Amino acid sequence: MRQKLENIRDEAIENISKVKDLDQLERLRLKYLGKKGELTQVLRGMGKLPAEDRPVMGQLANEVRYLIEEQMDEHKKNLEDKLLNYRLKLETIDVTVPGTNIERGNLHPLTSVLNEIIDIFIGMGFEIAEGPEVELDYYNFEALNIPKSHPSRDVQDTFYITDEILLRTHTSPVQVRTMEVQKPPIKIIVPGRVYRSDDVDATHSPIFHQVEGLVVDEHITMADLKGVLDVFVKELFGERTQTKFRPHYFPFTEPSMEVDATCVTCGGEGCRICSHTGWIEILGAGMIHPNVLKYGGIDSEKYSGFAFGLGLDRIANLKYGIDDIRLLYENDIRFLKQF
Ligand code: FA5
Repeated sequence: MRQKLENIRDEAIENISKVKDLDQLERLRLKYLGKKGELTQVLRGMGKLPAEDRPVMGQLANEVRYLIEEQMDEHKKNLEDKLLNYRLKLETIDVTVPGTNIERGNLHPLTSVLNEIIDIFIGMGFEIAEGPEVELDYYNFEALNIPKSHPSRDVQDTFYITDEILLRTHTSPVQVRTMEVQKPPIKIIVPGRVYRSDDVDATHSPIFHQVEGLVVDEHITMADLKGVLDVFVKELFGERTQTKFRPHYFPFTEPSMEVDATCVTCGGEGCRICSHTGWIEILGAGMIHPNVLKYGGIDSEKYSGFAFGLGLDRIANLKYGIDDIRLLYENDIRFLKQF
C-alpha cells in the first residue's frame, strides 16, 4: 500500500505540473481525489490492513492527499494569475490613443426657424394643429370659397392624385378642418409641407413649407391681425423691423392683404435681396371670408376671425441670408453645417 500511495503521489505531482488549464486540473482532481478517485480507492482498502499498520498508512495517505491538494491549489493559483494577466493585456485600453471625433450635428435651418416661429406664437397663446398632406379637393379649394371654375385655382398649380384628391397646395385646408371639430375661440398655427407644380428657381420649389395662422372668436378685427403679425415680425427679425400691409386678393379672406417686412439684409435701405425696394413680402393674410366660416359650421354673424399663411422657406432664407431656396433641399453637409 505504501508503494501504491507513493506512486499516486509521484504521478499526481508530475501530472499537475504539466496541466495547462483549469479544466484539465479539475479532471486531475477527480482522477485522484474524487469519490471514485485513485487515492480514495486506496483509502477504502485501508480496512483490510492489519490494525497496527493502519495509523502509519493512514498518516501517509493523509500526507499524500495534503500534498496533492497543496500542489493543485498552487498550480490553480498560477493558472488563474496567468489567465488574469492575459485578459488584462487583451482588454487594456490605451487612454493616450487619440479618439475618433464624433461630429456634432445641428438643426436644419428650416427646423430652427420653425422652432423659433412656434415659440413666438405659443408665447401669444396659440396652439399647434396639423393636417394631412394628401388632401381632399374639398378642403384645399371648395371649403375655402374656391369653386371648381374659380380662376384662382390656376395660381396654385396643383398635383392631383384623382379628381377629388390632391397634394395640398397650402396649409389653409386645416382652417375648415379645425373649425369642423373645434368651436371658437380658435387660436392655432399649422406648420406643414405643401406642394405645387411650380418650376424650380431661386425662390420656388415644388415642395415647400408654410405656417398657417387661424384665429376665430367674437369681436376679432383687423387690428388684432395687425397686432399679432407686427409682434411676430419684430420678435423674429428684430425690434426695428417694420411691417407694411398691402391690399391683395385671396378668395378665402376679405379683405385680403400681403405683408411686407423691412429687408433684414439692408434694414430698408435697398439691396440686391429686396430688389432695391427695402421691403420683402413674407406672408399672405386677411379677415376670414364669411363663406369659409359657414363651411366650418361657425356662425359668421356672431364670430369673425383672421388667417395668415407664411412661406417658411423664404423666411428661413431671409433670416439666414440664404439667396437660393434650392440650398435648403440639397442636403449638402458643408452648407448645413453653417447654421
Ligand atoms: C397662400 O398659400 C395662402 N394660403 C396664404 C394665406 C393664408 C392667405 C391664410 C390668407 C389667409 P400664397 O400662394 O401667396 O398664399 O403662398 C404663401 C407663401 O408661400 C408665399 O408668400 C411664399 O412665401 C410661399 N410660396 C409660394 N409658392 C412657393 C414656392 N413654390 N416655393 C417656396 N415658397 C412658396
